[in-house]
Amino acid sequence: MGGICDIGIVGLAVMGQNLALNIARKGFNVAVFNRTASRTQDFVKERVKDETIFPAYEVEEFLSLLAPPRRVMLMVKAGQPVDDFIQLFAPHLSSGDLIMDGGNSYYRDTDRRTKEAEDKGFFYLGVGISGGEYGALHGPSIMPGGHREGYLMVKDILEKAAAQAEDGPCCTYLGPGSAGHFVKMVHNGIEYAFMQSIAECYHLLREVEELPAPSIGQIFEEWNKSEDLNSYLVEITAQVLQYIDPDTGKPLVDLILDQAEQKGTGKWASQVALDLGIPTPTINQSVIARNLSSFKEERKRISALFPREEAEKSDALSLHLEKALFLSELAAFCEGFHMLQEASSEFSYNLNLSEVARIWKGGCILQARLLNRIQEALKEEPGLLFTSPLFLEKVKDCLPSLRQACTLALRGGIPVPALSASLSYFDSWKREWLPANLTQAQRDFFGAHTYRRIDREGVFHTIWQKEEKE
Ligand code: 2AM
Repeated sequence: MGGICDIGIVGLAVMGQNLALNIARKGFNVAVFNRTASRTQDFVKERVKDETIFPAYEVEEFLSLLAPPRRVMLMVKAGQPVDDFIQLFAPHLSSGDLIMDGGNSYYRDTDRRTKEAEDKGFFYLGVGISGGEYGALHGPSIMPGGHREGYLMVKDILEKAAAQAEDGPCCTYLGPGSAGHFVKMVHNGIEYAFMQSIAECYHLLREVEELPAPSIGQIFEEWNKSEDLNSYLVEITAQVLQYIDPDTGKPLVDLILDQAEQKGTGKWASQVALDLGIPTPTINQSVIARNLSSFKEERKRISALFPREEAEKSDALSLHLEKALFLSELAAFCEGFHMLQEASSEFSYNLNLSEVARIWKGGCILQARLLNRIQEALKEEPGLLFTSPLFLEKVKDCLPSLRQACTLALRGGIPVPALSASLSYFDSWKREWLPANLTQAQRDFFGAHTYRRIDREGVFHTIWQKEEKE
C-alpha cells in the first residue's frame, strides 16, 4: 500500500515551504509535515493555491501519503532535530526507502547518518542547498551526496527543482557519504570570503573617497556589468547600498549596526581546511573579520585611544579595487577548490571539480559569470586554479592593483584582512623560496625537531648552543 506523493518534506520553515512549493510547481505531488501542526496549517492556508501539496499531522499519516519507495527530505534545523526525525521515521521505513537531509549539517554528522541508514537498510543523501529563500522557491543550487542509488530515486525531482543554467540543471550527484554537505560547507566558506572582500572595497570607497553609500552602490552596479565581477553578491551589494530607508530618508546600510553574525558554516570551512593542511587565508580572515566585528564596545573604546590615520586620496582607486576584488574572489575560489581537491582524495569523494563549478553557476549565493571560466579551467588536470592558462595572465594584470589597494589601505590604517590575505596568498605561491628554513632551524633549536638540508640528503639535528661550562 502506498500513497500518491512523489516526495515528502519535513520542516516547514521558509526554506521547507519554498522547496515544497517549487517541487509541486514542477508537477510532483508533495506531502508535508512539521513538528508544530499550526505551522503546517498556516502554510496550507496562506501559501498553497493550486499546488499538489498534501499536509499530514501524524508521522504515520505522512509516510502513508508517500508512494514506495518512499522519499523524504528533512528541512529541519541542523543538529539533533535531524537525528530525532530519522529515529522517528526509521521504524516505519522499508528497505530501499530514502531519507535526505537538506539542511546545513556538519559533514561528519552526515557520514555517521549515512552509515546508520545503511545499517538499517535505507538510503541516505546529505543535500547541500544554496540560494536562500528565493532560490528554494525559484530554483536553488543543489549539492547532493551519499548513496548513488538514492540519488537516482530523486534525480528527476531535484534536477527539475534546481536552478537551470544554460548548460543544465544546477544539481548533480557529487559523491558518496558527506560529499554534498562538504561541498556546501566550502561554498559557504568562499561566500564568506567574497562578502568580506566586497565589504573591504566598500570600506575603502567610503573612507578614502568619502563617497556616500548610493554612489558606492553605483560603482558596484557598474562592476556587475563586467565579465569578471558579474555575480549575485555584487548585484545585491549594489542594491543594498542604494536602498533608502523610507522612515529616515537615509541609506539603510548606514543605519545598520556593524556587527556581523554567523551560523558557523564558514567557520567549519576554515577549521576543516586547517585540519586538511590546505591554505585558505582569504576564507580564514573573513571568518576572523566577522568575529572581530562582534566586539563593538571594545572597538569603540579602543578607537578613542588612537589617533586616526589620514588615508591618501587616489584618483584611480575604484579602478584598482575592481581588479583587486576580482583577484580576491579568484583567490577564494582557488582556496575552496584546493580544499575540495584534497578532501576528494582524503575522503574518497571522487569529486568532479568542474561539475561543482557548473552547479554553482545558478541558484546559489556564489553564482557568478567567473564560474564559466572556472568550470573550463577545472576540466584540465587540476593544479592551483589561478595557474590555469585561463587565469594566469589575468592574475599578472590584476596583481599590481590588488597591491596598490592594499598599500593604500595599510598606510591609511584601514583594515583589509581579506584583500591582504589574498595578496599574500598569491605572493607566497609565487615565491620559490620562503623563510621557512629559519622556522625549521628554530624548531630544531628549541625542540630538536630536525631539519632537511638543500645540499645533502637526510635529516639533521644541530646542537645550536654552546654548552654552558659548569
Ligand atoms: P517547528 O515549526 O516545530 O519549530 C526550522 O526551524 C524547522 O526545523 C522548523 O520546521 C522547526 O519546526 C524544525 N525544528 C527545529 N527544532 C526542532 C526539533 N528539535 N525537533 C523537530 N523539529 C524541529
